[in-house]
Amino acid sequence: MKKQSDLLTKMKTYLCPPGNGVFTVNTAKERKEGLHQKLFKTTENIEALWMKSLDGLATSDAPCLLGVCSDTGGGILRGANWGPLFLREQLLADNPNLNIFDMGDIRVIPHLLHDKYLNDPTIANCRKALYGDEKSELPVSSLSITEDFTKNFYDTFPTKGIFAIGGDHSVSYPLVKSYLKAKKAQGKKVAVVHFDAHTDLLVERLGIDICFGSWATHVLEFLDSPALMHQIGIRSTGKSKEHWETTFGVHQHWAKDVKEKGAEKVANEIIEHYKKEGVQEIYVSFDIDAIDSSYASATGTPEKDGLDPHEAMTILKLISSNFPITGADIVEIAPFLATNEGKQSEPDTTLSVASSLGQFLIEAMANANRSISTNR
Ligand SMILES: [Mn+2]
Repeated sequence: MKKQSDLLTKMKTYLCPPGNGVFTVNTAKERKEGLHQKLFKTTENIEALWMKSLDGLATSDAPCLLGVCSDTGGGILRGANWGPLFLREQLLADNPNLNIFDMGDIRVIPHLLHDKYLNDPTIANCRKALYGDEKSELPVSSLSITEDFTKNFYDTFPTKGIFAIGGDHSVSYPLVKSYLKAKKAQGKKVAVVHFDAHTDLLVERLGIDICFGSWATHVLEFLDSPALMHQIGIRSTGKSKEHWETTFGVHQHWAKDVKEKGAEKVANEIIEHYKKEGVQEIYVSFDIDAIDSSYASATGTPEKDGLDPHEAMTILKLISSNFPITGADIVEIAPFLATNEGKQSEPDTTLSVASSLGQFLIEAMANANRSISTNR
């Protein structure tokens, strides 16, 4: 019980109401109010209603939603900080009875990425801004807060799952790291399925080791073996598949492989490998740019010749019918960046694709939770 009340205190300190993670006074006010109306049936006293709602966490058996409105780790076109607000709205519009426990959004200082890049006076100043106390010991950057929060979350509720919405892809660094460490502590063998147009396997980018192009490299050390990461949808890289597979030990299924072999065959190769390895649970990290830019252009680096939504869905369905999906994120949805090909229908198309993927993952996580609880 002590653990639970400590976590609750941390949640009230680190998080804010759903949709409020981008710090603004007037921007998107109507959109935020629309979301709050859907979630709380009112637009008044949201802070208090949200805090009260957190008391239900322990008894809820739904997957837990976390928004990480950070795009500081991006580097081409930003705007994924709005993903959590817009995708939540779309998810609830498409499915008003969505089976989710919404924990809220990480409180984000938009100029900060990770505390290790900051000096002491800046950290003290930001502690004062976030926590009203410059002598506080708490982290201040989006990725550092997310890591500490998710670590505490899994320590307290080892069998609960987090469905996170980014944010640029750097947010998957703390999310996946905490998940892998928690599962290792539980003696569970787990794997990561990573959908993306890019490999995200840089060691660093312009001297920064944790960013949208390098997060995957730095979670590999927390897997039993780097071979347990399968990357799907790759097509925008200057190097060959062999280069990435031999340098890092991961497995890749490029978008052209999916077109040539078919989504079912690719999924079955992954499933066969994971069964041979004795994998018990799966984390899915989904960069929306894995999907072809004709369906998903509201993102920082839209890429053509990508996966059709039904190909991604086929792969996810086959994987989830063989393994429980116990953690997931969808990242890089940048609703204000509907620039590609001047499409009139954007960002609605991107959001609608992301919403079907999100609904599927949430449902898969809820099913996984039920099957794991009954097998215990
Ligand atoms: Mn990515």
